[in-house]
Amino acid sequence: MEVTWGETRVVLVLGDITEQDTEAIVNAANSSLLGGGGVDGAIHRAAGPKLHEECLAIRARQGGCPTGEAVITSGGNLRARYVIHAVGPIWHGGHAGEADLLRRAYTNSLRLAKEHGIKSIAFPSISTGAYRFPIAQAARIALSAIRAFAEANPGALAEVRMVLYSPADFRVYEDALRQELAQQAQ
Ligand code: AR6
Repeated sequence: MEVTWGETRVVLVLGDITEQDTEAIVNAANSSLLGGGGVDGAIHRAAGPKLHEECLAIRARQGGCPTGEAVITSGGNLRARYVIHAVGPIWHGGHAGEADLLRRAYTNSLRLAKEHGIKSIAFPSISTGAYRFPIAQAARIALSAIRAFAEANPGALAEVRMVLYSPADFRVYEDALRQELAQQAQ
């Protein structure tokens, strides 16, 4: 399923983010930038030790990455040239600013991509695994953040890909995309 917002093609795919051929892929990292499980573990394994070394250098410079922010490294052995490490919020029930922090994680990743002249980027579903953010709400936030950025920054990104790891997650994002399109039509 795909749509075009501004000049950006937004595509939903079922797959593994480590295999994407976009210029950048986004990692659902944590503030320590030291790696972890889930998509973070998979990206570090596929990228090799260079990624960890670059993350350590960023830690030495700025002491990690606050929730809602993002940092950039090379892609190591990945097909992607860059990895953007974004830190989504841990779900605490929805009254701790989680929605705003998740939106900022997407928007700051897109901003960093634009600053580096990156034309194509792939996101995983940030915060909806170990961090337990309810996926239907997370999908709406992800897509509306991408839409807002694409419409406000025409010519920045040619493609934004959302890479969903299970058919169930893919269907949730399809529903969210339909809802976003219905809202757009109003
Ligand atoms: N490709 C695409 N999506 C994936 C992949 C993959 N290879 N592997 C998992 N997912 P999570 P979070 C999906 O837990 O909730 C880590 O330990 C997964 O099915 O990776 O943001 C970090 O170090 C889920 O839908 O990230 C942090 O400590 C989505 O990726 C913490 O987990 C996100 O799940 C971050 O938690």
